[in-house]
Amino acid sequence: MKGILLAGGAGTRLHPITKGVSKQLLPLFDKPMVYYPLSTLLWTGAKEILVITTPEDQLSFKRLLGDGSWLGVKLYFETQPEPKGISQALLIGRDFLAGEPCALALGDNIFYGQGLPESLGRVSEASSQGATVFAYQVHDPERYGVMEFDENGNPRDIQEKPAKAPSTWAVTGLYVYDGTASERASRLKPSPRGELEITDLNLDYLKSGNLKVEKLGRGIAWLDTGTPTAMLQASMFIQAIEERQGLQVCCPEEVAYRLGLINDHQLLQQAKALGKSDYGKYLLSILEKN
Ligand code: TTP
Repeated sequence: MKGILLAGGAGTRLHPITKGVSKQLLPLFDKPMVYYPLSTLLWTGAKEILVITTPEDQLSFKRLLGDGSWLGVKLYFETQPEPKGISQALLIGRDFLAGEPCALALGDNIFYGQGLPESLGRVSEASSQGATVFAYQVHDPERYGVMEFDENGNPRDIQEKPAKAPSTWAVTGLYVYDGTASERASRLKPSPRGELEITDLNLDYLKSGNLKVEKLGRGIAWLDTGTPTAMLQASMFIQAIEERQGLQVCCPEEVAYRLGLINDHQLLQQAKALGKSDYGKYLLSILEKN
């Protein structure tokens, strides 16, 4: 399975911060925001990942992420000239995907918690048919695409930012699609706000009986980063966990190492290159503990 990391967008709710820099390059406590969804994609098993950014920010992302060899994966880059919707990622990535299944992760969505790697691994193994969305219980579902379930708990509808939510289950920014996603996305029409909506793509799968919903339990954190307050809260959450446990939240080098994508020597090189920071010292400590 391939991965797409969508990290464009205008970040208007973070203006003026994001007038000069992409939201996904901003720090969440001790690492750039994009490291978190990158870790998520590694857990899905994706070894080839397309990073989609605005044209202006592409160089910065390339400088930060390189060719992916530091994680034992291959990174590719494309641009989205304007934020014309999340489904557009499947069109921009059409040649890259070449009809293969993929996991699509939004660059500002942070997932963390017990059982998540297993859940992602399970879903990606079954990715050759249909789509899977990951739903999460929130107190303010009206801000999101919201799942509606029938009496048997099967998905019946997805409502985009409804005035009255049919459930408390919001659709999160991580999607797994079979090889038909680009073709389906090419048939979508822009919404009244001029975007190719990801909800419309998911509804297309739902209507053809091909949409699965993986409910993420309460032991998993799905963090929002769209506003200054949400970013600060996410940073404080990450800092609290990391300080308490002495373990990193979504450190892509660690994930790659534990998945066997990089070896001791490669991790050591990374640690040395980042030597002066606590982050670099943490990478070193992983090797020492083993
Ligand atoms: P949003 O939060 O919907 O948009 P945004 O990040 O531009 O922020 P704002 O609402 O403050 O203007 O986007 C969610 C994620 O998806 C984010 O990581 C950016 C990404 N995205 C794109 O890359 N391209 C798009 O066309 C859209 C709609 C989103």
